[in-house]
Amino acid sequence: MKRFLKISILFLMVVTLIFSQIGNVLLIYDGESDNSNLSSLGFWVAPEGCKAEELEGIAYSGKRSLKISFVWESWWAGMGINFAKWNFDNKDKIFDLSQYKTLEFYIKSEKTDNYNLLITLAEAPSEKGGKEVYSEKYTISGGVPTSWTKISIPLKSFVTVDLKRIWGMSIEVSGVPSGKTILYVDDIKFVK
Ligand SMILES: [Ca+2]
Repeated sequence: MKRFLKISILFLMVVTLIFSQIGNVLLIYDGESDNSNLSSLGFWVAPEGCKAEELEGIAYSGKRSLKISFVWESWWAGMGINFAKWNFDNKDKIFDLSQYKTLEFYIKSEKTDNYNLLITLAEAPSEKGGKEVYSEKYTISGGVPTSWTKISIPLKSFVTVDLKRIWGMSIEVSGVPSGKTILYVDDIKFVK
């Protein structure tokens, strides 16, 4: 009986732990379901010639990841996603992140290079038709490794935006005048 009790308590602890982990994660993208693939999001990519697509066969989780092809000739290329597809009325997708601690995702590149990776968050406009506000850029220098690498950014790094009204983010490259790179991104999430 004692043993049964011990096993039951252990089981309950594991279940509690699993559920508390789920509650602590806000999944944005993993490429694996209708709610978390690229078509569930709005996205942009620039300058012309750059491309973002969902790719099967290379993935950190599951089968798919986001493939971003950057080509740039004037110091910059970027790709951004919008959780609400820029629909101001889609309030469920304008997130209050004030209780979250980090932005996390996995990234790898096809070849090593020496550009800077810049990450920003986008705050929804204060009124319909208004302008969205981008945070200051969080810089990761030295390029991106060719194996899956976890990026974890404290949300308090993103000043100048209201963390209670975030509806997008961007990944940009800069720091070198021109370049060409392919990045794979998977498992974008906010974690408490
Ligand atoms: Ca995936």
